[in-house]
Amino acid sequence: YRRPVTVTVTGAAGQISYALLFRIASGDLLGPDTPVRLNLLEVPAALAATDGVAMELEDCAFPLLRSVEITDDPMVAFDGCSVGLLVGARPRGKGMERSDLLEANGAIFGPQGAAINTVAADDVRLLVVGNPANTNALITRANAPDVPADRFTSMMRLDHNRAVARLAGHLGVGSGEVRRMAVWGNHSSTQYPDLTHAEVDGAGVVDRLDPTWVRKDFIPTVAGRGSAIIDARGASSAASAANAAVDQVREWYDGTEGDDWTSAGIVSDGAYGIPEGLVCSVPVRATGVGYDVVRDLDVDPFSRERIEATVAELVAERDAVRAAGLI
Ligand code: NAX
Repeated sequence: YRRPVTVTVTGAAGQISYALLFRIASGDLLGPDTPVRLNLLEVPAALAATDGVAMELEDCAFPLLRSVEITDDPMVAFDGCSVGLLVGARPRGKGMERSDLLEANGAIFGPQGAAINTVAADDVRLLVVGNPANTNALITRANAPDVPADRFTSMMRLDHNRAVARLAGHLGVGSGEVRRMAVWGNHSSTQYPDLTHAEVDGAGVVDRLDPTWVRKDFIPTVAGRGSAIIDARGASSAASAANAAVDQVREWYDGTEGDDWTSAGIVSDGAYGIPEGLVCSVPVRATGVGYDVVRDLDVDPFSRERIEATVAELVAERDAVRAAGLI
């Protein structure tokens, strides 16, 4: 066995965590040789429910699970944290304005960022899942100035996986055969799932696809999948979101296979004209250490327009949290 790794999960009593924690403890996240210490952060009202989840974790007798700590204090939760999964967030309530939502989340991710800055491990890597995920990651980073920019990511892997599965289904191939999918921008309805570079069996597919299907079916279906799940299930995506978080962190550590790529929300370095510092999804290759942006892809005029629209939304969110003094 290697040394135990501390994994912090926020929103630990919520429905995504209910799917996620068991996969972390079983070794899916960090592999079969890495013992895990779980630090679970919740609000005071949900600590009892978190205890219940911890009881179930205990009852699995996972060989890799070394400890479970439950707290409502970010300074305790992030102490020694190497992997932080920031799942807990404030959902939009009835009659809540967008600015109220951003401010409520600023009150969550600001203090968490400050705690991460002070007590997290030097090798900390962070994945923000709680919505608005990209802007919550931006707030977290602004409050953790000593943590290098490449440690902050937002979850776009669920959107990426949805796009892969949708294309595979359409072409009648296995999901594992689809490569070079890209989802750009915000984890919202403006996201741009981009098929222009996608490959099956090493060959581009876009020329085989009906452009009307791409624009009127593929893109809106992928971008609207979250709402479709809510309509069908009466609750938002949980197991698939947990699975995507596992996929994204696992690939971050293991590196991307071959010359494939994936999608992740990362701190922009200005690539593709995306304003520096914005947390925005782009096609990336995980190197095992960090992410390399897949640079110099041809961006056709339709894609350019879609990318600009979703980036504009992220800029508006950034400007709103800046105006509120959250970053
Ligand atoms: P739940 O409402 O089931 O759970 C959220 C939990 O977070 C609650 O138990 C709540 O008490 C806790 N929480 C709130 N404030 C907290 C704080 N300050 N510290 C610690 N815990 C806190 O939501 P769930 O379905 O689990 O979804 C969690 C978040 O993921 C939501 O913001 C949701 O919108 C977002 N999602 C993001 C996705 C992505 O792809 N980036 C996809 C799935 C999901 O919609």
